[in-house]
Amino acid sequence: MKSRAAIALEAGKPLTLTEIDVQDPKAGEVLVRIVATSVCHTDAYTLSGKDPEGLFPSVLGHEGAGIVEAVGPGVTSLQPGDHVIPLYTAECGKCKFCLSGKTNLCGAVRATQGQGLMPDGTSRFSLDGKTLHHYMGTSTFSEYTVLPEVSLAKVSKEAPLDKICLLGCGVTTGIGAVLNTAKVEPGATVAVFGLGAIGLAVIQGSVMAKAARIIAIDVNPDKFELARQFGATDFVNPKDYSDPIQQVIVDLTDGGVDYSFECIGNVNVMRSALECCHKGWGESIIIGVAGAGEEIATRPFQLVTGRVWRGSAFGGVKGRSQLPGYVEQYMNGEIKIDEFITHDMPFDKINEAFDLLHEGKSIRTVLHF
Ligand code: NAD
Ligand code: AHE
Ligand code: ZN
Repeated sequence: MKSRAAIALEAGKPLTLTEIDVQDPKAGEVLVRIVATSVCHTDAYTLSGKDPEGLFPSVLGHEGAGIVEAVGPGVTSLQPGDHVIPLYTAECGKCKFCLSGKTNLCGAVRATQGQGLMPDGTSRFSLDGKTLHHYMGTSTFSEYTVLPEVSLAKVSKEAPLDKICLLGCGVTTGIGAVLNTAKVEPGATVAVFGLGAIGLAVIQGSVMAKAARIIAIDVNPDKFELARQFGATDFVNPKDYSDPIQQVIVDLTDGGVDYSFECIGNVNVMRSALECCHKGWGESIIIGVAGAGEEIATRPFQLVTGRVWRGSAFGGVKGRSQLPGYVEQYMNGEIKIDEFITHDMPFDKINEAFDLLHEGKSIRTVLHF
């Protein structure tokens, strides 16, 4: 079938809007009509050429929501008409990872996903007879996309798809990093580096966890007002200080924070985020994604003296079993999503959505097919 799509033809260039060919779903696969998708910084990161797994030409996009159009042979858990959120972190429920009880990472389709292919090692996308790669197992920048059954969470049909698409990445990642990865406890002091959708969702999660103090840090002061509305209590622009930012935070907090979250993808800030943690117990969670070849560094003494470095992917959330609950929480008014959406546009304005993100003018732009 034909599908409207935005193609990443080469690194560093705007996406090309075109009509691509999408093949029928094969065994264990599902054809989904994406109703709405947003742009996460990770899409921009991959398009920039910094992602070691980035492939071109490809169909990017991983924060979307849609409706099942057709299912391939052997698919039992989904049927046409079901509302779904694509998952870049699959949940097969059977692999070593899923059975470990220790992680939300799943081994079922991750290897081929990283190669931009479906689990059988082939692509369902082409343009003028030339193969296009899939991306993160989701490729939500095509109106019709094909995913493995294990990469789809079935959600309530009552929920607006143009809002809950943000649960496909940003909102879930930030809240989950607080509740599942850090397990922030009531009364804790939290520092949040980077106030895009991920950082704001970390603030939201910290409020849910009843943190006493939430320090919001960004080099763009325009981000502070929304952070305040989400529940941050302190606001710090590193540009206002000559001291290293970790020293500023340590001085503000009588020795450091209980938890910090890096929501930028900057390895120097990752170091600051670790080093602003309190001696003996402070934990720093890396959420931001760094470019190929970049590495983190600190004095081992920082860890010897009790600080902990962790990472979090999709907030530690198991998509098929837990994302429907996040949708219910949104419907019950327990999770904010609408407040992240600064812009709504038709899908063909997708390159404007990337520009707004790069310029620091948007949190999330929702694109409607
Ligand atoms: P974003 O661009 O909307 O937000 C980043 C924020 O960081 C901006 O407000 C920017 O002003 C601020 N910033 C930049 N440099 C800074 C500095 N030196 N000090 C302080 N603030 C600084 O991005 P986003 O969509 O919120 O994504 C944030 C990061 O999280 C990206 O690296 C993205 O790839 C990553 N991410 C990871 C996961 C995961 O599962 N681990 C999921 C989603 C996104
Ligand atoms: N491909 C990159 C890493 C990218 C990365 O870390 N992705 C995050 C999700 S970002 C969503 O916006 C993630 O969940 N990673 C775990 C996984 O299995 O991909 C690289 O460095 O190769
Ligand atoms: Zn994302």
